[in-house]
Amino acid sequence: MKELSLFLGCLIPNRYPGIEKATKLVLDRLDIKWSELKEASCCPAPGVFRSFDRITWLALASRNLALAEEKNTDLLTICNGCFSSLSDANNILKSDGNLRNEVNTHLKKIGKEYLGTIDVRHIIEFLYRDIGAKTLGKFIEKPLEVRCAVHYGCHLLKPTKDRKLGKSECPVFFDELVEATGAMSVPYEGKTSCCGAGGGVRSAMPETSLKMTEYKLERMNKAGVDCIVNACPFCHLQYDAGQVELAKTGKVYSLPLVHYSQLLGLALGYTPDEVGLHLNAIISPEFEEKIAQIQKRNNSD
Ligand code: 9S8
Ligand code: 9S8
Ligand code: COM
Repeated sequence: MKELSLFLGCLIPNRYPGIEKATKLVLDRLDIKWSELKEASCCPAPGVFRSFDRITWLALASRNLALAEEKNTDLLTICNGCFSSLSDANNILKSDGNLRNEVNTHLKKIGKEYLGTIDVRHIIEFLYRDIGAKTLGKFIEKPLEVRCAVHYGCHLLKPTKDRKLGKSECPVFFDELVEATGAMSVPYEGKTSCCGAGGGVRSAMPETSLKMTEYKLERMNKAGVDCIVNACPFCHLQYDAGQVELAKTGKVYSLPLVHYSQLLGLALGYTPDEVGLHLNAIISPEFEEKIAQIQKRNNSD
């Protein structure tokens, strides 16, 4: 296995830097070798660029891929959108010589070349495949014992033929990683449906987008969960900001958003502030109190 370059994307450094910090803390604790990917740009966002102009999408993605190739590292993404864009671009460019030549004519102008020598990973599939839920469980000092609504997000599951992580309509890999932390993944209706953000829907059709979010929140809430666990900062943003928007219309939910890196960080003993939960719009004192109690109890065991 190659070393990993961490690809942050746009949303995490700009909106939820706690996810970046939590990811770095857990990678270090798990003894996974990683380094920063300097000079990276937007992946670019699949729902926007890929939908409008294929060559622009591939050229921008191939520049990011070339940066990782220069370091001879695989790329580790912590966002479903970044994973979808970079991994799909990488697969297409590896297998299509004509497209490879075409993007390389663009890259040549900035002294770069795409070779097709590295792989793109998503932190969930990386932990699941290369570490394994069982091994991960051995690192857990503080079993979390909280009830989670796991939100996979569309791009982690689809297209099924490329993701190959089990059944896309009834997946279990993410739930297994969540349960490895000692938390419970609670079943709820509509689990694999979209959060409402992706594919430009959040920007272009805010009302439709919020309706989709409400559909999910209602069902998660009904299942009696303490928090929403995700693997994508865009889903994270959509549920977090979506709850603020819904509250203005009198529909109040209080479900804190927890990226898997943050959940793992909590299970490894970092405090909610250390993993950046205080940077969410939705803060749940009950949830934080629950975590504090669990961590205190585990410390005195
Ligand atoms: S980069 Fe620019 S907008 Fe975003 S976060 Fe994830 S998808 Fe890639
Ligand atoms: S779900 Fe549907 S398109 Fe997506 S991955 Fe993240 S944002 Fe939420
Ligand atoms: C969703 C990314 S994570 S995009 O909106 O589809 O580009």
